[in-house]
Amino acid sequence: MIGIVGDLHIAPPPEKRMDDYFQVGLNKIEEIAANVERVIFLGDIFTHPKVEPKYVNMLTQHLWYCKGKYGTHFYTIIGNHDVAHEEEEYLADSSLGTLKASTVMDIITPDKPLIISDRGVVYRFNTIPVKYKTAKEYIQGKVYTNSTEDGIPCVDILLVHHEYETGTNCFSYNDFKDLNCKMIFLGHDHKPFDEGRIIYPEFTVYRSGSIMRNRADDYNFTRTLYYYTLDNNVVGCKAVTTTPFDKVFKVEAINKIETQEKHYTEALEKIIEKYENNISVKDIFSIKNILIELNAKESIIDYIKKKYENEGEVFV
Ligand SMILES: [Mn+2]
Repeated sequence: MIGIVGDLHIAPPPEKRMDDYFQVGLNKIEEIAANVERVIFLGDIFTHPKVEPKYVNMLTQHLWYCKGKYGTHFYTIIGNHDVAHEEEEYLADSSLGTLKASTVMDIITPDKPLIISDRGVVYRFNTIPVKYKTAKEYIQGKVYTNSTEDGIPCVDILLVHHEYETGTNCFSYNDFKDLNCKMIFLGHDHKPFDEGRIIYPEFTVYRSGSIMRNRADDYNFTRTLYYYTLDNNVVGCKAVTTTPFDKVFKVEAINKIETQEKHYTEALEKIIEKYENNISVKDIFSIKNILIELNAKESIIDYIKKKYENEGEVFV
């Protein structure tokens, strides 16, 4: 069985966490390693291209320990946080490069897909460049053959560390529909898809979200963290031990979110009130237009958009 795991984000403990964030990461790795033969991470193993050596060393030792105890093999694609300037060429000069040099983890790159056989099924795990523009060009006109260079039938799977259908640099249905690749696993966005997947006739995209909670965002309040399992060509998911949100995040972090929400909602109400008398009827109903006109930061527009969508309302 193969485990496919969202962003790990090894880093010094985030300020908002009150538990041992790093140790939680190690525990999750062991929990997964004990359950599958191969673990494939979806990038962002580290939060920075260069994290403190002690974390890199401890992670490396822990992976060796798991490999020795359970026989697990570890792989990852490269995430935007793993390398400087989002460029693969800086891998050798990064913490992930150090991990790779230890040989405990293999790196899947666009020109070096991972071909493995598991329970009689041959899989080829492909990826695309980290930088969005390069990745976009790379994928144009690409068609996977579902056959190795030696002519052995295989299942082509695409591992992508990018946004999907949201944000400015995002991939969308049209980018993937002609790839001839039925399974696409996404890292990067820490918020999982509802139901964990979006099913299209041509392919299914999977996003489990990060395997760690390094931010006190609202979607982290109640979610169960999980990873995908791939067994005999069937995708399943498996939860990992998750401590309740209020036991890992400081009260200030939780309060801060509530304060922020209140602040934004109040501000939004004021904006709408102010603009109701000044702009055309059509524009009154475009919250986004109002925010753009007020030069609202993209992060605020995103925040309000998410808030609307979370409440099942349409944001236009
Ligand atoms: Mn990322």
